[in-house]
Amino acid sequence: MKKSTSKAKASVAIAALPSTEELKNSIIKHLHGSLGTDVNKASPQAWWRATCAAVNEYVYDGLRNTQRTHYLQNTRAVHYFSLEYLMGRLFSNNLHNIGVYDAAKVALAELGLNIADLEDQEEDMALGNGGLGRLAACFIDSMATLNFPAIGYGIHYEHGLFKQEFSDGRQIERPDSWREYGNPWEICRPESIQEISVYGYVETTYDLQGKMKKVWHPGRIIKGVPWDIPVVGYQGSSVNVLRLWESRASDFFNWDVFNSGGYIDAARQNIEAETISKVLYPNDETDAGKELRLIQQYFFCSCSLKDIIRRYKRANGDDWSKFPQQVAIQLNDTHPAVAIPELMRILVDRADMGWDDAWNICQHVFAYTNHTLLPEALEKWSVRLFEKVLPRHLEIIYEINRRFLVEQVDVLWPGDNDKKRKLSIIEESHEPMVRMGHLSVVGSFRVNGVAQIHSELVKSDLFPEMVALWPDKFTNVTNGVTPRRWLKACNPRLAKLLDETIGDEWPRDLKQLEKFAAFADDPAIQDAFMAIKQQNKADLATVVKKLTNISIDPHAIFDVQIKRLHEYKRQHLNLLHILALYRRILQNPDYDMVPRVFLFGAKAAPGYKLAKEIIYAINKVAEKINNDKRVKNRLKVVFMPNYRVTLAEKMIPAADVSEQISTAGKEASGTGNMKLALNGAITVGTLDGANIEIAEEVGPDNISIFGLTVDEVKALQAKGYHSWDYYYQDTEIKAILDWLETDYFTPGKPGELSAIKRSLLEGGDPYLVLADFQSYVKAQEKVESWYRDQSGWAKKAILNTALMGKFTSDRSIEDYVERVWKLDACKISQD
Ligand code: GPV
Repeated sequence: MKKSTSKAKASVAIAALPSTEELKNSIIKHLHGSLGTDVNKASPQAWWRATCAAVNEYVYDGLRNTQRTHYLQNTRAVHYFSLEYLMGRLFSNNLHNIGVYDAAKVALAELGLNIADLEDQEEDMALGNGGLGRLAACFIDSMATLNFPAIGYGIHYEHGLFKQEFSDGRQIERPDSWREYGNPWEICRPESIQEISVYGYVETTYDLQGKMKKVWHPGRIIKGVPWDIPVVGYQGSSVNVLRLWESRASDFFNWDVFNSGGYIDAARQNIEAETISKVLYPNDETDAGKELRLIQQYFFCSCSLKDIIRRYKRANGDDWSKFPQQVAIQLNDTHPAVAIPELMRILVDRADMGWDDAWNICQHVFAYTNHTLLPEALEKWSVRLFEKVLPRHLEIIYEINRRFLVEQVDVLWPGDNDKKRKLSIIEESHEPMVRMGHLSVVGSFRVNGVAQIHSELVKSDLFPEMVALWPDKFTNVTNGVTPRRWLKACNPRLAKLLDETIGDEWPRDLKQLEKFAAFADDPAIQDAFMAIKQQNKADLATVVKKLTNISIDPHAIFDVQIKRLHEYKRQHLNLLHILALYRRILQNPDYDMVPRVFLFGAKAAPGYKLAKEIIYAINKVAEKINNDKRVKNRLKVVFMPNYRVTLAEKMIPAADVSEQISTAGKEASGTGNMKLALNGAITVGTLDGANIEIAEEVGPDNISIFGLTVDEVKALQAKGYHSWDYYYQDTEIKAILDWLETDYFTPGKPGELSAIKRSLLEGGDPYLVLADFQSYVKAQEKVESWYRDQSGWAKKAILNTALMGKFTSDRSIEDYVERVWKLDACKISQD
């Protein structure tokens, strides 16, 4: 590779950037040399691959420089442990971050190609369910951008999150085979394979001095093969890696089985081993409690810890004393909490360390992020299952728990058995369970929630006694999103306007957006901003037509709710409002409203019945409304199929209104709320999660807040909430719910949509949909009246973009560094 040109910046991992001409030559070189085809017959897929290969020359350069610098400086690093990474596509992201997107666009155009067509060749890398997985993806982008030594660890799922199709309005799941034909962004590293064990039994032995020693005789050995995905920081600052483990049968183990004549058995065990990394569990915020899931968790934690220890020993030898100085491990929710007993096992059983020293190390290495308070999401494993899969780890957890109860709990609350029962890592119920949240708090030096209110609720409602034991352990880090993907790359028109009005520093310093607020009243900027929104809406209308065959008018309000389907997120509240509008139109043919298009995007967990019924109901109501002449285009309803990162990138820049309508206290933070507001959508939202902080930033004139507060929700539930009262006392609610029971939306099949009504009435309406309904309707009316004044709306939209600087994931990462990781940034030097 050429030495840096005059354009190159010091302390940047990627030195020399190619000119358009060089890129063109490199693409053709790879078309010939890596793809074995030529310009006359290459498919779009081959062109895409050749371009990736050309770009990778620079990515790998940066990767080598980064890894060498980290090694030479023996830097402290953070290791982000997550079962999910919702990456989306990497092509435009990598090109933008390296800084060659425009050059590549020109190079490809000169070759007769449209860069957007090439982008469409890439499958989404959907190794996550929703917000938690996408947060991990934003965080690794920010860590690389800010030059922090960091590795993401996870699982190399063969199948990511299922693809969603609709069949007569019902969700169908199809397998996602994102890397069926290979993935140009990943590098296999067979030299770093790890082996891990599961099942078997524990033997108690004694050495010659009579010292007890536990020996785990595993039942199965499994190989972990690492695949590295380079993570390119903005402007090439650092190139970190995301290391994902793929499971394989251990050669060693199969050899034995093979020799003993069990050929078929060996093949079966092979398949079983490979099953571990086959598929991502599609449940979002529900604990499935399945054996394979526990094995997935342990598999990647054990591989990753061994990888970390190998690297540590290479630099520091066998002296463990510096381990906590060099290594921080962030647990993305409790999913990787089994890493705590695994590190204890490695230290005590393998490295012969005393318990206290080992525990001291653990407690200085792990930190835990809580992402939800929902009881159904708080992971518990049955002791029985744990013992079967990880017998030695269960013993270790018992010992962690015994010491915790004796040395901590009993000291603060002597003889208080209620406290012990409540705080024990083992829940003593009919079926005893291991509480992974408790284990995570006890084993970590820091615990954080993901938005201010959520972090307060973690302390007050989830772990109050833990706070009494360790007040300083608990902190907040409000979530953020990467402005590179969620503004610069997905909304190039707005990005350009920002560059021209406030300069181009905002992608790495989002607080710069505040300067844009000075233009909120400027008619020229208002016009430019609204024209961009209009173009983005027209683009989305084309996508909608293509995917659903529904025509929508770009001059209508685009009202967007995109997130997983969950009762607590209340897509059905949105639906009730749509039905209210429809009913008003039918009752008053001249009903005056600003035309509105309601756009949904959501996947439901395959086993979540009511969530699927809500999707079905929205689709059926949409069908009726969209084909009803009497509506005269005042209302359209669109459920976009297969919502994913790539669709989000098209919907977010085109949104006027952002629906953030969860029951107060249920949404830990939300991050879609940030992306939409950043792109100039006005939020209709409850005082929940990060909405509260968004409202603080943009001010009450630029957000439409409604509904019960957390305290009001608690008070109402304490005094007894009766959803039937709302049904009987509110004629609009009654009419709408009764309507859903008729066959109006499902001709000839009455009762097909009755699940929603049943859950809201007989089911007791656990998420207070009816209690918040009228307040929601008013918040929507307010938004509509705002929209009627286009200049006023432009001002609000501009101020939303301008005042979202706080919500960059760069700020979140800086907060983690300061409050949790205590890392130094590391400037990368070139060879
Ligand atoms: I736990 N979250 C998620 O997407 N999946 C999960 O399994 C769990 C939490 C989400 C929360 O629901 C969001 O409020 C939050 O913004 C996001 O995690 C990232 O913190």
